[in-house]
Amino acid sequence: MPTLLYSPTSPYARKVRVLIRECGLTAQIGEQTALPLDDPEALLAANPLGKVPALRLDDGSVLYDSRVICAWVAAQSGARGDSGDAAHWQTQRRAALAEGVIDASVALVMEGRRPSAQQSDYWIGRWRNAIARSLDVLEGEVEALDCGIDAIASAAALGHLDLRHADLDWRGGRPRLAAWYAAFAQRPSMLATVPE
Ligand SMILES: N[C@@H](CCC(=O)N[C@@H](CS)C(=O)NCC(=O)O)C(=O)O
Repeated sequence: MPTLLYSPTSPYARKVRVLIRECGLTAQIGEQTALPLDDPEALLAANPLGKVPALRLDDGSVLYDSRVICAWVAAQSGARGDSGDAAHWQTQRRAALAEGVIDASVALVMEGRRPSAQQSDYWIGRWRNAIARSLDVLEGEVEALDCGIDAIASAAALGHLDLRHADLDWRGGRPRLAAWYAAFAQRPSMLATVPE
């Protein structure tokens, strides 16, 4: 069976794991823990970038990164990839925005692990500002978030902010996004993938 290599705290992997559950494909896709910073052999063999998530397919081939794996999962569930209408492209754009929040949130974590003298206030400021501006946009578009890839990526991003950056108080001034996330976080797919 296809097997997803993932780490429990990776928001990229969580996006894929939530989608698998929303598509009802848990019985068809296995999951195997791989902590990327330990450089496990199975992960390096699957993904030369050494990153999770990576998906091993039955024929021995591998898919990465999370966007490609999400597209593959959606295809397995029979979802059409590209409907071509304006709403489709806005969904893709919102998904990219949420993914950018994930990128900045993960970058902040990695920067915080460097010796403090080597940390860059400039980059920390840029990433924090990018997160704040992007969440403001999501606050304004929250009515468009349903259960598509934009919603799943947004939820993975907000979950990661809660896990790693409680100090950012992302809910402050964003009551609609906070209410949306509170409801979305109760979905079984989210509850089953809470970072350990
Ligand atoms: N663009 C990739 C990013 C994946 C990524 O950066 N994953 C992190 C975990 S949150 C990782 O494996 N980092 C290990 C490393 O950068 O060496 C995706 O969407 O899958």
